[in-house]
Amino acid sequence: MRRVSLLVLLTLCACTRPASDLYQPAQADARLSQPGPVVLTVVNAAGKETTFTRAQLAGLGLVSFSTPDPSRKNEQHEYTGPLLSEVLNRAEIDPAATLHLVALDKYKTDLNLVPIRQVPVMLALTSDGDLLEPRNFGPVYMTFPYGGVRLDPNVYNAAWVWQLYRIEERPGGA
Ligand SMILES: Nc1nc2c(c(=O)[nH]1)N[C@H]1C(S)=C(S)[C@@H](COP(=O)(O)O)O[C@H]1N2
Ligand SMILES: [Mo]
Repeated sequence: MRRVSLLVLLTLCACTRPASDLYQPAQADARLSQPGPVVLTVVNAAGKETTFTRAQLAGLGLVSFSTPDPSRKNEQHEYTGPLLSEVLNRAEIDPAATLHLVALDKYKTDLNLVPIRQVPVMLALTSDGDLLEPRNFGPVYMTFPYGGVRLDPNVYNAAWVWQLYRIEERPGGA
């Protein structure tokens, strides 16, 4: 009986979030709990806007991974932040959407999530323990676990968007 309930529990846990050895859960960080301005606005296909302060992003649950970073000469860096999937879930966006990403420096790019549905993309808030600010890729930096999954750099390097401040769901997955 005990063994059966353990099995059920394990199965339930596995279903709520895709099991992954590509990231680790991270400790709460006092610097990320401070009140502050909105750093990210997310708009779903219905036009509904959801805004996030750093603390609200951190409150979605922090994870960490270490990865070579194509925007930083492929050097290895450790990033911590919420999973993109958690942000999209909170903003009522289809996990298989195409996202339009907009950065503070006016850089824009589109990202189709269909081929990378299983990839734990992170919206990093810290790097190697340092809070990200606009001068060092922040406050929000979209990062991919290049250390653990093979992703075509010709497609995905462009989606390592630093100074990310707006995500729009493209209607109809277009
Ligand atoms: N905010 C912002 N993020 C950005 C870019 C940019 O210009 N601004 N360039 C993108 C592109 S096209 C690539 S290939 C990678 C790496 O850019 P880099 O080669 O200029 O370092 O970062 C991406 N993220
Ligand atoms: Mo690029």
